Amino acid sequence: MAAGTTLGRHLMEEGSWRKDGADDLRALLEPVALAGKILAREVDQAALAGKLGLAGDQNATGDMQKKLDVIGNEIVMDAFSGCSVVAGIASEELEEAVIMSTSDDARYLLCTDPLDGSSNTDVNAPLGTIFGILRRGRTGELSGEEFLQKGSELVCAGYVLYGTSTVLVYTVGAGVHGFTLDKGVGEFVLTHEDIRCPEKGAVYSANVGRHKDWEAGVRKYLDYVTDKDKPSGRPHSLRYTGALVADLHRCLLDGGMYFYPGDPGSPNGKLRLLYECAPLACVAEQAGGAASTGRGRLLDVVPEAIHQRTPIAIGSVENVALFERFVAEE
Ligand code: AFP
Repeated sequence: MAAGTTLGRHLMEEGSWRKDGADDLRALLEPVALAGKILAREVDQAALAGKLGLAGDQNATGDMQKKLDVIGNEIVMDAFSGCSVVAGIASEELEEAVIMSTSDDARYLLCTDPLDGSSNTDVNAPLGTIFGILRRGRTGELSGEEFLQKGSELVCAGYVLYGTSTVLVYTVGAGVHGFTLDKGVGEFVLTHEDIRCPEKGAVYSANVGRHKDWEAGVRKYLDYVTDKDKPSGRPHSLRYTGALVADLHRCLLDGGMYFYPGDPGSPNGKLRLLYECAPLACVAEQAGGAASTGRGRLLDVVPEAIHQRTPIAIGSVENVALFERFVAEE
C-alpha cells in the first residue's frame, strides 16, 4: 500500500473486498480511532490536569478504578454514541452491557477494555485500549447473552497502544495492520503493514512474582525458559510492562510469549476473556501467532459471563505450543 496511507483510506481498500464492506468497517473503526486520539491526549495531559490516581470506586470485576479508567470508558462510549451499526457495548468498566443503538442497522456488538494496564497510569508506563467486534444475530431488544460468543466469531479486533508513540493495530480476519498516530495532523498512518509474528522468540512476559502459586507445568515452563542452553537460545529475556497490550505488541513484532496463568486463589487467572483475551488472541492468530488457555485454543472458549476470566498464553506459535506441552505433561 502507498506510503502515507491513512487508516481511513486503508479501511476503504480493505473493506471493498470484505464481507462486512467498507462502510461498516469505517463505521466501526473510526470511533475506535477517535477514542484512541482523545485518550492519547488525555493520557499525555493527565498529570497536568489532575487526572492521575484512583477514582474511588471498584469496577465490575472488583479492581479499584483509576480516574483514567473512568475517563477512558466515557471516551469510548462517547465515540460510539453516534455509531448506529453498534447495538451495544460490553466494557470492563461496566457492570452490564449497555444499549447503544436500537436501529435495525445495529448489526454489531463492541467488547472493550478501554484502558488496559491502568496501574501504569501514575508511573508514565504504557497503556492500551482493546476492542473486539462481534456480529449480532438478530434485531430487537438487546440482551447481554448475545455477547457470549466465542472469540473465533470476532469480525474485527485490535488495540491502541499508548507508548512512546500511539499505535492502532487491527485485523478484520485477514492480516494485521498497524498505524502510528501523527499527532501533528491527527491521523493514524500505516507504518506496520501485514504484521507477522515470528514463529518463535526468546522473550517471555509474566508476573513471575507469583510463580510459587502457579501449577507445576507452568513452573516447569519457567524453569525451562530461564535455564542456560546456548544452542536453543536460553535463557530467554524477561520483559513485563504490566500492560498486556504493550507486551503483546512486542511479541508480535519481535517474537516471544506473554502468559498469565491461574493460581489456587484465582484458577482462571486475572485477565478477562471477552474484552481482553479474545480480541488479542484474534490479532495474534491473524499475525501468524497463537493464543491458548494452556489447555486449548483460546478463541474456541465460549464465555459464560461477560466478565469471565481465563488463563492465557499468547504470542509466537512455537512458544505457545511448548507452553501447552509443559502444562499437559503435569
Ligand atoms: P490493570 O488494567 O488492572 O492494570 O490490569 C492489567 C492487566 O490486565 C494486564 O494488562 C497486565 O499484563 C496484567 O493485568 C498485570 O497484572 P499483575 O499486576 O497481576 O501483574
